[in-house]
Amino acid sequence: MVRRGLVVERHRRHVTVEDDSGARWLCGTANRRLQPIVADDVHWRLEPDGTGVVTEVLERRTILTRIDSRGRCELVAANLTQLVVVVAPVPEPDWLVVDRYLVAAELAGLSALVVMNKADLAEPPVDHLDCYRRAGYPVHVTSVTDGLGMAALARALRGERSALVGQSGVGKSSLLNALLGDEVQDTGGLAKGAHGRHTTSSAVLYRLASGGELVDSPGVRAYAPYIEEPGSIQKGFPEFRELIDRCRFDDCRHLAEPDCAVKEALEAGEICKRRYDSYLRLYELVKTLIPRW
Ligand SMILES: Nc1nc2c(ncn2[C@@H]2O[C@H](COP(=O)(O)OP(=O)(O)OP(=O)(O)O)[C@@H](O)[C@H]2O)c(=O)[nH]1
Ligand SMILES: [Mg+2]
Ligand SMILES: [Zn+2]
Repeated sequence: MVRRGLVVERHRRHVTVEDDSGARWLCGTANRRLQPIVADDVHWRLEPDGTGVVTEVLERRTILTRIDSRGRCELVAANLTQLVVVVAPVPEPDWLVVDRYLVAAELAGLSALVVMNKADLAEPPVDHLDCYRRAGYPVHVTSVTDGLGMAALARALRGERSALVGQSGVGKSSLLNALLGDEVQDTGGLAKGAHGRHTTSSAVLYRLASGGELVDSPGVRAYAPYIEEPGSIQKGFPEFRELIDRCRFDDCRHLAEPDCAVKEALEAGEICKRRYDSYLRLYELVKTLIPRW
């Protein structure tokens, strides 16, 4: 009998599949071509020995990708509707990583929000957060320690399937536990993160009582979405969008072309220099990783 299920966790060789009744099954895959990832809808069957086998991965509505160390496309999660990019005063924010996640969200068709966590430790960096607000992203200032902003964050997650992403140690699992009201995910000290060891090692999907589903994912040191086509990077920056049509050249890359509306807006202070720099650096990165450019 073919059953339907939802992948709630991916392990090295297996996945955990949740069936319609909420029961969870450890499943292998019927063949090596099948690569189920977290939040995939799958068909699977139960073997006589009580283990499951995934026989089909159903069509994905959205896909979050990353470039692996060899420049290849790696799939992170499927069927998300929203990305929650978390930063904190410690570890020191890498805004490039934030921007790249936001590009990933735009290109994957996901909504996105920025969460400045650990607000109990330091005043929020107003300039940086303003950059995101001006680009159209909701910004949430939270503290797991004293509960600041948690109710508003829960509301923003309602009805969405979101993933918590960001550097290791910013408090993704802590936010998840607080939202669930339960210590389901291990959380770690900063010392671990500083030495490159991550507390969370695989992406796991949870259901929130307040509505919505939330994927906790391992922290990253660096991140870039997989991008095949150079011209698409600009679409990852919503504040460029209205300007692009006003550039003199249809294929303007907004680098050194004359009459570039993006560079004019930059000079006029209408778009943040830091966001523009992130655009340049992502452009350069993808150019080196995908040599056929
Ligand atoms: N002061 C303060 N500490 C926090 C807050 N949120 C999380 N922490 C602490 O930050 C540390 C890292 O938290 P985690 O939730 O494990 O971070 P993570 O983002 O899940 O890390 P990885 O799983 O490695 O990606 C833990 O020691 C938490 O207790 C907060 O709002 N305020
Ligand atoms: Mg974690
Ligand atoms: Zn231009």
